[in-house]
Amino acid sequence: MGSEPGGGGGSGSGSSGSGGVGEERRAALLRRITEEGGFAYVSSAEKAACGDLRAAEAAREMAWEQLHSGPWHAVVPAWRDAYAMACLHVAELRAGAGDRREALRALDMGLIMGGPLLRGELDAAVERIAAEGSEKRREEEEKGDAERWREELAKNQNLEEVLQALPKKSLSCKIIEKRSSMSLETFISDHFLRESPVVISGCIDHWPARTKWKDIEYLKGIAGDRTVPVEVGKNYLCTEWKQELITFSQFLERIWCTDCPANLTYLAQHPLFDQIRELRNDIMIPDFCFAGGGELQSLNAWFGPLGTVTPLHHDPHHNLFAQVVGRKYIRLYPASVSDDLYPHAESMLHNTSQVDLDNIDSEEFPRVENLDFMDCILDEGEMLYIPPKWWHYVRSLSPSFSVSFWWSAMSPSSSERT
Ligand SMILES: O=C(O)CCC(=O)C(=O)O
Repeated sequence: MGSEPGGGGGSGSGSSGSGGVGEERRAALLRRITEEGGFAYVSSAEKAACGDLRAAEAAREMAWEQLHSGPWHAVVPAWRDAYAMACLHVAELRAGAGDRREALRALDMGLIMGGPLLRGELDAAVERIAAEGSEKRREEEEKGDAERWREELAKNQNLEEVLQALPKKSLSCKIIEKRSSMSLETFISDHFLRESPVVISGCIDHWPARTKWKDIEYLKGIAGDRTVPVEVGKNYLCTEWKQELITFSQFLERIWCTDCPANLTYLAQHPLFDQIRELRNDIMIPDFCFAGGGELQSLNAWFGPLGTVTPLHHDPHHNLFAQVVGRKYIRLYPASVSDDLYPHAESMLHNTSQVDLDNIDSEEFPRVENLDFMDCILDEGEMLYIPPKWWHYVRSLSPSFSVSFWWSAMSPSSSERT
């Protein structure tokens, strides 16, 4: 995925000027967009600030076009901020007209696709507008959903059946060591410094997420109307794979309606906790992530149905992967065998193997089959430490919600998956 939309911490807290946007930053941004030749945008944004919804939408459309005018990394950063500003205007005006859902959608689009300049204003507007509707939402909640969701989570406990979908030789080589409630010192000496994977249990039992994220009414109540990016398809290497923006409620519906791999909908590698603060409050950063005195790079959500597959790839960071709901099969290969895993040649996929572990073509990739690997079934409540550059393949064995904590012991570098 590279340095694509989403994420991005942000500056700025919401001193509100017209349309809810801090006056000074707004003026500076408009000057910058004028320098970029965006005269029509500036004129529409000024009208939007005076309450003109059509102008706000036109400005948003113009900024959107700029975001799609070439590769993402080549987009002028001011246009990302301009997009966020137009989203704020649209949201304020929509909310004023009583259209809370559209307002939240506009704000989420600003958070996902927009730049960091107005992040504070976007967050403040989400908080305000979401709170206005939460009472109403509670009344609307359908009673049957909670029961259905609990059944869905319980349904896939038939491990025997689920294990048949694992790649050949799974669980027959070296099982990753499991340890309970390890001290930070032991983690550093035995695993971090040796770059040796380990499963740690008993460290996230106190997280509110362990119970709250099994309650669909809770999830819908705090995030149902929020827009999130999802991946649809078997996995990100397949040609029919695509990305969509849908509401969190629609996503939850799809978790139990997905019956064929082509429709698998996966909320994958998304910085959901920067976007939805209530969910961030349900988890805690494990102390292990401060090993090496480094910096936390990103927290990502991986939420999806049974059967999601993340193909074999590696990332540049230390990764503590917390399995909050459900379970996953994870296979690891050390960085030292990279050449034998046939990485893709093109730069976008350089960290992904050409080998499909679910269906290995041994004529094309003869060196893979005899390689040693480590694997495990990561159960609910466990965390797996994946050292930097270690190759990993991940398959969900039930509906599953995991959180990855990426940190680097050295200077920050860009996050990447594909
Ligand atoms: O859970 C998954 O599907 C993949 C997780 C992963 O690749 C990561 O945390 O780096």
